[in-house]
Amino acid sequence: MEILDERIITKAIVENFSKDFLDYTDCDVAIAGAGPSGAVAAYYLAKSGIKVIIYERKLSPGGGMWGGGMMFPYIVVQTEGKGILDEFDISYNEYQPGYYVASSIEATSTILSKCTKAGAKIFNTISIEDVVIRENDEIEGFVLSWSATGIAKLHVDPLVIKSKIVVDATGHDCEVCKIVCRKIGNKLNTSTGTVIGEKPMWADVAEKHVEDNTKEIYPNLFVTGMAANAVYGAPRMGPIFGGMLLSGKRVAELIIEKLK
Ligand code: 48H
Repeated sequence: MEILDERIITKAIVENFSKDFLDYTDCDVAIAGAGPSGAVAAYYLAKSGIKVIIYERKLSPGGGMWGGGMMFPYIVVQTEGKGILDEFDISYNEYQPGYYVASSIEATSTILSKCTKAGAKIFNTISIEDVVIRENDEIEGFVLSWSATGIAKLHVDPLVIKSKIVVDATGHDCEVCKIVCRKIGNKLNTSTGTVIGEKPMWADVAEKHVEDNTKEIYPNLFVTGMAANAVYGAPRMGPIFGGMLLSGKRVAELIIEKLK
C-alpha cells in the first residue's frame, strides 16, 4: 500500500469545499434550514433541475425530525402526507386508519440522502444572519457566517451569496422573516405585516393550515414548514409530520412556477 500523505487529504477537502462554495455564490434557490420542510423542498427543486443549496446552522442536518416525539424515535404522518413517504421509499405501518408511523431515524436520513442525491447541496455549520435587499426592495441573497463564530461571540464580518429566491425553513423561530422585519420594517404579507407568532398546540388545525401558509411572504422570500405557521399565527402540531413534508413539496411547486 502507498504511504498516505496527510497534505493530500487536507488539500482534497479544502479544494473541494472551496470549489463548491464558490460555485454556489450564485444560485437559483437558497434555503435557510435543513429540517424536513427545507430538505423536502430541496429534493423536489433539485429533481426539477433547479440549482439549490441549503445552509444549515447545526452539524447535523435534519432539524427536529430526528427526535420523533419526546425522543421516542417515531413520527406520525396522516393520510395526506403518506404519498411523500412513498415517494422517498420510507417504510411505515398503519397504526390506526389514517395514522401512519415511521422511524424518525429512517425518515430523516432517507430524506437527506435522497435530497443530496437529487442534486441539492447542503452546507452544514453555516448560519444565515442577514439578507441582501436592493433598491427594488426585493431580496437578492443571504448573508452567512460560520455558526461557530456566533457561538464564540467573535466579532467577524460575514460573507454573501446571491440567489434568485430564498426560503425561510428555519422552523419555530422563522429567523429570516424576523430579520426582514427588523431590518426594513413590517412589510411581510401577513395581516399585520409582522411575524404574528405561533399559537398553542392544535394538531388538526395546524396541519390543515400549514400548506396554505406556505407562500411568498416578501418579494423573493418564501416560507415553509413550522416557520410558515409561526409567521402567520397558526398553531403548532407536535410530532405529526405530514404537514412539514407537504409544505416542503408545496414551496418547491410555487418556486418552480415562479422561476418558469
Ligand atoms: C441556518 C438555521 C437557522 C439559520 C435555524 O425546526 P426544523 O425541523 O423545521 P421544519 O419546519 O422543517 O420542521 C419543523 C419540525 O421539526 C418541528 O419542529 C415540528 C413539527 N414541531 C411541532 C411542535 O409542536 O413542536 O428545522 C429547521 C432547521 C434546523 O435544523 C435549524 O438548525 C436550522 O433550521 N436553522 N439554519 N441559518 N439562521 N435557524
